[in-house]
Amino acid sequence: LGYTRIKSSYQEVETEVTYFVPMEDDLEIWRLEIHNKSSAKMNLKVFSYIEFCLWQALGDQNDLQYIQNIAVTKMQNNIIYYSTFDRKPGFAYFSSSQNITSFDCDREDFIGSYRSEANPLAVENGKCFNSIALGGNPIASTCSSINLEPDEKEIIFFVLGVTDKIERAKEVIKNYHNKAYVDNQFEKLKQSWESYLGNLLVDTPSDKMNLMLNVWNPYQCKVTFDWSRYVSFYETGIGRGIGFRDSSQDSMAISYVLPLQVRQRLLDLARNQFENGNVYHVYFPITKEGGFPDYSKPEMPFFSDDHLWLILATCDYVKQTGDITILDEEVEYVEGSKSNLYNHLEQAIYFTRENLGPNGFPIQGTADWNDTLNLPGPNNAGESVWTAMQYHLALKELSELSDRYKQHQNAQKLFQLAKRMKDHINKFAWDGNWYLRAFTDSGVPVGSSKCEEGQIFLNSQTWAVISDIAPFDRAIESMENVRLHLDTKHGLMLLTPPYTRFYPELGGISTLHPGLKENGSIFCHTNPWAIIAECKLGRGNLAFKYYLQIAPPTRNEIADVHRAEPYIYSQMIAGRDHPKFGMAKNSWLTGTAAWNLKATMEYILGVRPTYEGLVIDPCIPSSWSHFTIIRRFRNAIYDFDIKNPDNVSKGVISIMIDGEKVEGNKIPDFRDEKKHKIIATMG
Ligand code: IFM
Repeated sequence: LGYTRIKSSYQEVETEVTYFVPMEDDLEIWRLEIHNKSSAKMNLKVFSYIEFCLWQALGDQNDLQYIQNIAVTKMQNNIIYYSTFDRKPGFAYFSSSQNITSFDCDREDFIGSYRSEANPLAVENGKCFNSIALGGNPIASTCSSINLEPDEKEIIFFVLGVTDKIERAKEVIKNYHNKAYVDNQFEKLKQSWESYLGNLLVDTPSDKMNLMLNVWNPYQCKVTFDWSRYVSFYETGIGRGIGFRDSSQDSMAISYVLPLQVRQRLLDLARNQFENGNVYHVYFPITKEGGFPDYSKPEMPFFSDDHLWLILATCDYVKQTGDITILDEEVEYVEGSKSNLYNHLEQAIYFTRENLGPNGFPIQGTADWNDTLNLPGPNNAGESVWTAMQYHLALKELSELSDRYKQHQNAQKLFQLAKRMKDHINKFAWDGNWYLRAFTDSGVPVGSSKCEEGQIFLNSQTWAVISDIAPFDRAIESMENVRLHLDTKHGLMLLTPPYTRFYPELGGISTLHPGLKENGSIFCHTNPWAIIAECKLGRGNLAFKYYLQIAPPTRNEIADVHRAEPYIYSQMIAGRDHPKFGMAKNSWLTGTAAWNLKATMEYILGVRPTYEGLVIDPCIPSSWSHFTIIRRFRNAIYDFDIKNPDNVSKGVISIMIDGEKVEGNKIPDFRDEKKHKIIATMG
């Protein structure tokens, strides 16, 4: 976790390179170990190679030639430095712990004419050309000679870093050329992951679930929280920074273990809110500046859902941590005035209330959770039924939080608004067998059995249950239709049938190939919503089936179909209507990670935080007879032993806490840094 190791073996030379970023410095270490496995002496040449980015990602794309005339890369005292001629942003540097016998700073010299990285001239030549780059394409390549006796090993450290001051680089490099220091940094990195993961330990009859919950799912949650949808293999870091809705959701999965980071993130997000309650869609982590994507509608620069996620994330944070003081924090609006976080949340409600459309549902703006459901039109009147469901949940959650924050009148008002919206949805968004998804600008329903395509959407069925809108019979009926129409062997599709032509009144969704992304793929982010909905309905076998379908260890069994890394979740898996049905795309940075952790921990295994403590309410496959969970909650450790002698899916009939029988299924908030034993029996 947190490092990459690549091993190879060639002509009796074994090499192993470990790459990692230490906790304390702005650099990446490459630890290269070379082993002479032969019975003869060896004289080897070791070449390194990196290509520097050109400091300005946008410049690279827009005006490459300019950057190629200001780049400066030179060797000074065994360190290669890269900066631009005006030296504005500081330096990148590269060093080797071996004596450097030759080097290159210019890509053209190192690689040579009519060649590529597959056959660089310098390597064939046996030495570099000692080129410097004044302009051009800056690289760092070092060449060193090493002599190895039979079975001898040599370790070389390479350091790639950034710094403001050359002197600082020299100090840092000295440390990282030292084996003991590097080993110690590596240990610290490993320990930090171990201590993060040590907050949760489960043992269930499913090895797949154990592997995911004990290691990979929380790991992906943290990586996703850190990077949001900023720079990655899939994103350039230019157009997307910290996504407002994305980070709000990512926060929900890690506040039990990293409350301070989540607290800060929520306040940073709130700083991106306007006085009228609307929010920027993204902000950039270095400058903290907010913005809207270039596809946002200039006449309506808002998304119908973004601001409401802040309410859901804050309520979740307070339940996880007990820290209601976050609501007192004074936070600036984009305009510069200040108000406490509680008022920010109220403003979020206000924004939706002020932006309801002709049918009484939230106006879509640019989009809702589904970035591609744009609903454009001359009236600016497309409406989202799904956002209405999210709004209902936000109202209910904020009402409960307001009571705890001693804002009882407000709590009542919000409760009434929620009730009104719930009735409204049930009256005007029920299609007969399931819930509608939206209304176009001219008021035509989207996600209706009467539609030519896109007849049923997953999200409006799952959220009707999640946000407690659907009465029981409708909940069962719509989720049964999900099973019937949207379930596949690779997971639940987002909608069916996908759009096979462009629909101007829908927008982006109908520009995607059928079966990909938001146009009917298995959009993994939304599958755990179905798990939560099924758990709320008590259908543990179905919930677990949905869990397993997209779980990485299941995908690992069909890795050649799945194609993406089979230990973390991907954003999507191609749907039934795509020829590559089952192929995953966009791994790592996806809300799938957070929601799967939540769905598994809080709904399948059923340990859910509330303002007062934990509740225990599992919804498991009926074949399970026993499982255990050890987890941190606020300042104590809770050690659960859950027995299921009658093989039910849901229902807790007795609980013992530290040897004493208690009524109901609530576990108090001990906050005493101690471990507490809870034995629960289902039946
Ligand atoms: O909800 C969005 C998310 O913000 C970014 N990725 C795609 C999702 C669905 O459109």
